[in-house]
Amino acid sequence: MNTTNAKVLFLYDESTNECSGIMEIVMEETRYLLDLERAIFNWCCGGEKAAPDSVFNAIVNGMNNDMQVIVPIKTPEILQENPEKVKAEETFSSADDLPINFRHVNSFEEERYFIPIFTSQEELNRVEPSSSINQSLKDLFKAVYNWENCDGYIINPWGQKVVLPKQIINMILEYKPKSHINFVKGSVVDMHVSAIVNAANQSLLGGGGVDGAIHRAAGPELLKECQTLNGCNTGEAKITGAYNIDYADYIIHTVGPVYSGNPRDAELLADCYTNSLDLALENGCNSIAFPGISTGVYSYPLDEAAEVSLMSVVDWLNNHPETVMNIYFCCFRDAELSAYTKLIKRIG
Ligand code: AR6
Repeated sequence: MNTTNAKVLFLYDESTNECSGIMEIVMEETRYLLDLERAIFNWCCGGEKAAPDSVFNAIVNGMNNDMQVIVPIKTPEILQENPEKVKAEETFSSADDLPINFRHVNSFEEERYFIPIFTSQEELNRVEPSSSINQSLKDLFKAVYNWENCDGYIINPWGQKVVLPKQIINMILEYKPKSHINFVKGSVVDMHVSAIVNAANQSLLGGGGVDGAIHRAAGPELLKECQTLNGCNTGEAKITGAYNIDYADYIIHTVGPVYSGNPRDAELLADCYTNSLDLALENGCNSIAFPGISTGVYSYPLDEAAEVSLMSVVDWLNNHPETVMNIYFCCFRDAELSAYTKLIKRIG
C-alpha cells in the first residue's frame, strides 16, 4: 500500500448521514494541469509516431511550479464507519493518523500495478467518482522508487491516457524542456493550445476559409471584439479572446499577403509567423497552432509557403533560446501536410 502525507477534504451528506467519499478539490493553480491536459490531447491526436516532447515540457513545467495532480484513494475506513466524525469540508492530514491508500490499476504482470493520476475532477469522475487527494507530481515521481511492485503512473487512464513507467519517469526527471515543432493533420479550431492563429483579412471582420471557421466556432462576441481593433496591416498580428472556443485562451489574427510572385510576399508571410509568435509570448502563451496562412484564398503556393513558414518559426526559436513554445502547424488538407513532409525530407 502506498501512503503519503496529504490534506484530504471529504464531503459529508447530511441527509443520509454518510460520508460519501467524494472529495471536492479546491485547485489553487490549474494552469499547469490545463497545459498538461492540452499537450496530452494534441499528442494523442498525433498518433503513434508523435513525439512526446510537448507532454514532457508540460510535465516538467508543472513540476517546476509545484503542480498538484489528483490521485484517487480508498475512503479511509475510519471515516466510512464513523461518518459523524466527518464534518462537511473538514480537512484531515496524515498527521491525524488517517491512513491513505492509493487506488491501483493492474499492470500487465501479475501482482504489479500502476497508480492512476488525473489532471481534473472531470477526468477522475469519468468512470465512477472516488475519494481523492491532491498530490505534488514531483513528490509522486520521487516516491515511486519506494514502491517495489509499482510500475509507474497512468495519467487520465479513462480518457486520452499517458502511461509513465519508471524508465520514462527517469527520463522526465532528467528532461530539459525545449521548444518543439509539431505537424498535425486537422483544423486549428480543434487544437488544444494557448493560442490559435487566424488567417484573416485586413478588416479583421471575418471571411471564408479558416477565418470563417474560427468566427463560427468562437461566436458573435469575437466579431464584437474585432470591431474594436481597427483592422490589421498585412504581415502584422492582433490578439483577441477565444470566446466559445473552449480549448484555447486566445486567437491571434494575422493577415497574410495575397500571392503575387514578388519576393516581398515571403517577407510579409514570415512577418505573420514571427509577429504572431511575439504576441503569443507577450501574452504568456506556451503553445500555438498555425493554419497555412495565405495558402487558400490568397493562393500562396503550398511548397513555398511551407518553406517560409518553417524557416521563420525556426529563426524565431533560435532568437528565443530561453523560451519553451510548443508550435503546431495544422494542415487542413493532405496537400499541406505533404508540402511539409517533402520539405523536411529535402532539408533533412
Ligand atoms: N481549419 C484549418 N485550416 C483551414 C480551414 C479550417 N477550418 N479552412 C481552410 N483551411 P484561407 P488565406 C486552410 O483561405 O489564404 C478568408 O476569407 C486552407 O486549406 O482560410 O490566408 C479571410 O477572411 C488553407 O491551406 O486563408 C481572408 O479574406 C489555409 O487554411 C482570406 O480568406 C488558409 O486558407 C485569407 O486567405
